[in-house]
Amino acid sequence: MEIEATALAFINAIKKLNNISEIDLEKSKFLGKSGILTKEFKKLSVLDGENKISEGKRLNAIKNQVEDAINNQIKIAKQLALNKKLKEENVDITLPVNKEFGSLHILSYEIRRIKEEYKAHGFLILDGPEVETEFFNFDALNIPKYHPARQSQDTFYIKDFQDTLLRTQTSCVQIRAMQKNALPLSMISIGKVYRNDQLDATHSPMFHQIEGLVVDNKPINIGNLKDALSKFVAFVFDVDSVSLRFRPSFFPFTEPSMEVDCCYSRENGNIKINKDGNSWLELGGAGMVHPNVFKYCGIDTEPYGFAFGFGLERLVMLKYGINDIRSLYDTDMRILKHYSSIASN
Ligand code: FA5
Repeated sequence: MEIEATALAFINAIKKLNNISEIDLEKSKFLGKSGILTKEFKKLSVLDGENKISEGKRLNAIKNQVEDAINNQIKIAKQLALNKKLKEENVDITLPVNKEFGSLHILSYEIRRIKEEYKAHGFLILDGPEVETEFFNFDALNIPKYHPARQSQDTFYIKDFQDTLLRTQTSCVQIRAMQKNALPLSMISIGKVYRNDQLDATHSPMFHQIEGLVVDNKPINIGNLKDALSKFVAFVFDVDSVSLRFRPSFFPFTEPSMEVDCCYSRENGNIKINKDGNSWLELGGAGMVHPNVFKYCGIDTEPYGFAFGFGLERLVMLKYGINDIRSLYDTDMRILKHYSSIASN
């Protein structure tokens, strides 16, 4: 009868434990490989006949009692742990609500504003992949194999993937657009581009470009392009008109090509769009689509077209009087709130 008394003492001890790992430890002492009851079961091997059967029944009855007590205590311990957790994590629903809502970042705000406006004017709003192939980023844009822009000091190539890179310009979306869509075609594409540029007040290794493309079988000339650019910049700056300077330039995918600067002035240290200002900031490039680009896109129906590509950050900096491009990517809530409140007014 000794084992019954030990089992009873064990059950009473278990009932005092409220911690599952402590219960498990005690359980192993009684029912484990070298536990008290397991040793008793081992003794059965030396018994025979009726003795073995009756002793076996007695030990199994004790085992069932002990197991029931353990399982019951585990249930109690689990419930106690849950109650404790609920009490500790209790949420006071009578506390006042945090009424601070987020707002759009000014870059996102301006991207949406431009897309909505140009969509309303019948432009296709297109996206392209940020991980591009050399074909779309360079070859189809008539950029020769030896061009310096292809060097890794300017372009981030994807390691172990031949001919694959982070696009350096949104002009690759022009190619995708012309390959897919019939003429006439007007499109806008806005997205991130990447260049191996040193971060400073006006340069970032990741920035956004806005690409515009208009292609038709009817004649389009450089006057149309200059008009479209003036309207575009005035719309972005939300002013009636702007003073732009068109500087002859070179892009392999446009001929003739130009760079577009906007006139501004500095007031109290801040830049401000001003038709009569005395400084110029480069916003982007533009030109008439090069015939080779049409060929790469399989367009052979006497097409005419113009394209432009502007840096979104430069436009936004000029519009909001921001002197340093880095403040657009900072997580300083005071700056972010300040500019987003200007944008939403
Ligand atoms: C281009 O990227 C041409 N794809 C633009 C173009 C499109 C020309 C269609 C003709 C026809 P560019 O390298 O100059 O051009 O860059 C365009 C603009 O992006 C710059 O004028 C500038 O506003 C902006 N930009 C360039 N590099 C950076 C940079 N590191 N950080 C921020 N903005 C930049």
